[in-house]
Amino acid sequence: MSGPDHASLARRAREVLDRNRRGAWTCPSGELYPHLWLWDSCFIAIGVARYDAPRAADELRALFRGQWANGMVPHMIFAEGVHDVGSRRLWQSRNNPAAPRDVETSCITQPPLPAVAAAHVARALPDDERERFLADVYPRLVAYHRWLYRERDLRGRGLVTLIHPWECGLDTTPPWMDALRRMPAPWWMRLALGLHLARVVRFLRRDTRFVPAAERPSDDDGLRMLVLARRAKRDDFELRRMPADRSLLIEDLAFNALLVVANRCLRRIAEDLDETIDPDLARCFDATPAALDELWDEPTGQYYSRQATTGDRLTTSTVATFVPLWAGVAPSRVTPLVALLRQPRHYRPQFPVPSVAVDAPEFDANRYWKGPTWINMNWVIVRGLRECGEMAMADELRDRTLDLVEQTGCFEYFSPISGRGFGAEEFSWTAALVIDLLGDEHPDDDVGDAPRAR
Ligand code: 9WN
Repeated sequence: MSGPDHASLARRAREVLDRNRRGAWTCPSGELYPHLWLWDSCFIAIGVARYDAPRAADELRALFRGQWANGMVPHMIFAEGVHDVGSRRLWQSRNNPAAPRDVETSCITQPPLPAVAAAHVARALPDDERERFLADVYPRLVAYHRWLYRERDLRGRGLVTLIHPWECGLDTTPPWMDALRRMPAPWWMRLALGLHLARVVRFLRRDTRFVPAAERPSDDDGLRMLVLARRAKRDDFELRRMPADRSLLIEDLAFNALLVVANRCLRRIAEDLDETIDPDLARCFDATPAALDELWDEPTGQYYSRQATTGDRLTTSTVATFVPLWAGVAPSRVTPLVALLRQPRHYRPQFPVPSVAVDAPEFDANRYWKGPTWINMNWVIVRGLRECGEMAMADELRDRTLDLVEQTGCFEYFSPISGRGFGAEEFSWTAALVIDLLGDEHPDDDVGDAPRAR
């Protein structure tokens, strides 16, 4: 429940964002994640917009420094002067002529939230600055959405294909890791896994220097993800060049549901600027909601990601199943999802919402995306519940989320069973989204991420 205590929560959250500030932008966590990450910066901008809109606008401008000439917005921009050779060597973005010259970036993307964040920031800016900000970011947003459809929806189906689990944001989520495990591995990797040598990877990892290995991706998953990225590099990370048998190509549920919301925001921004989205891109936007519905599985009453090449659904239930609520889906989809969110043995343990249902065999309360509660997912679900008219449930989840962070701190993720915090202790998106949830007392505020007429 929001009360006087929450004033101190807001103060602590701002302090976290100040400590993680690196000039124009904010890193997810000073020790663990010292660079800029795409969807982190979007969540950060959304929270910061609540109290310092110009800083939030700068956060998004800083994100666009990394945009490639082909429109791609990379999932990471490396901070200058931070020693992280392993990660930089993996990407070597400057070898690609489309990559920017003045910053080093990764070569893949992350959930497409920039238009959503831009809408939140625009709402908070004074009139004259709003127009300048939107005019600045609009062409960049259009270029990004164009890239998503041109380069990642090769068959024009309306769904974007991801080429690496790091792109989905829920990196080690069971459906992706299961599919990765089923991929044929090179002989040396089979040997390394068989002899349990994957542990060697730990020497190259930054995270396990700061956080116990039991709370992080396993060494085996870590090695597989690294090998997959190196394979994609051989094809310059270009989907159209990637052979189906050596690649992991997935029409990711959460990513595509967020794309529906982002397209909606971009349309609204265009309207505000008196711009027109060109008909080809507008057709792509129109195709995505119907294509998203193809990810619905009637027998289980849930949504799932699917393999882009075979069309097979990846039927392990995860928190991603709730993201389409925000995209705006039919009541026949809403009812079973809302019921699932209410069941203690599935998605409503003591500290909801777990990233994997608590009764699933894959559930691990403390390990990264295999079970813990993440504040960004709760924030998305709160918006989704509002979108489909479940106001009381939205408010309840909002209050429980605030109480969890109030009691435990701005951790990266939390045990849904004990409420214990894990990962980075001062995690920026937790802080930022708590601030946004605290300010969210007027849920009808028209940010543009909900459809205008229902
Ligand atoms: C790899 C920064 C990022 C988040 C992701 C989260 C984690 C990186 C990692 O941290 O991913 O991109 O090192 O594991 O899974 O969602 O953006 O906070």
